[in-house]
Amino acid sequence: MRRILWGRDTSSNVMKVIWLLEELKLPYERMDVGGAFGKTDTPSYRAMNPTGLVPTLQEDEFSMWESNAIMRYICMSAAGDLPYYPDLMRQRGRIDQWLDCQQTQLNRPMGVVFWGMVRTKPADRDAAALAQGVADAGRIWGFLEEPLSRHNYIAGDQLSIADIAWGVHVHRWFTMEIDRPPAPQLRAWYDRLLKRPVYKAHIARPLV
Ligand SMILES: N[C@@H](CCC(=O)N[C@@H](CS)C(=O)NCC(=O)O)C(=O)O
Repeated sequence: MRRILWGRDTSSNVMKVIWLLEELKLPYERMDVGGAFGKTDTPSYRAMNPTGLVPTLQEDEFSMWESNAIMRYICMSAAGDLPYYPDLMRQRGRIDQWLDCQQTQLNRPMGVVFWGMVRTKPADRDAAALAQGVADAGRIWGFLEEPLSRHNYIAGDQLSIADIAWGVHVHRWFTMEIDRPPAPQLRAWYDRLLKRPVYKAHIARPLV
């Protein structure tokens, strides 16, 4: 089977899938599309992914999109009974809760802050929108203080795909020059992630 991950490696949502595939040591090829690479508006790409966004996962004639759904699919199809998405109802429920919270709550304010700080020239920044984004994101990062005070990773003592969905963003959060509210558990979790070779190599990179 030929597995292809479509998407530039500077995208947080593509990074999630790279991180998981690398942790699992699953073979894959990656094609640079999206952003400056373009090529996401071709009929063949849109046939795989009508949103025109990245990532898209392709396995022979099968393809799918939505980064968190892709991670669940990879775990269910290829990872076996591993801690990333264990076959236990309550554990899965907890992981899904954090996956959805990342998409529906964290993503928007982190997008505002990341685009404002990294992809916009200082002179063009909207200071009020940025300050609101930092405040909103800070409140949402705060949700993790309690679970991370009880275990090393978001949904338990082992890395799961919940950590991957949030972990691609935490490097950005701690790397940007912004006024973060104190979050000692979050910082300790980020430091823990930094010790993981896959995280260091693929996620904790200069922001672009
Ligand atoms: N909910 C989607 C969002 C995908 C998305 O917004 N991807 C961004 C990059 S992070 C994108 O495709 N931007 C346009 C581009 O790169 O051309 C997912 O999680 O996969």
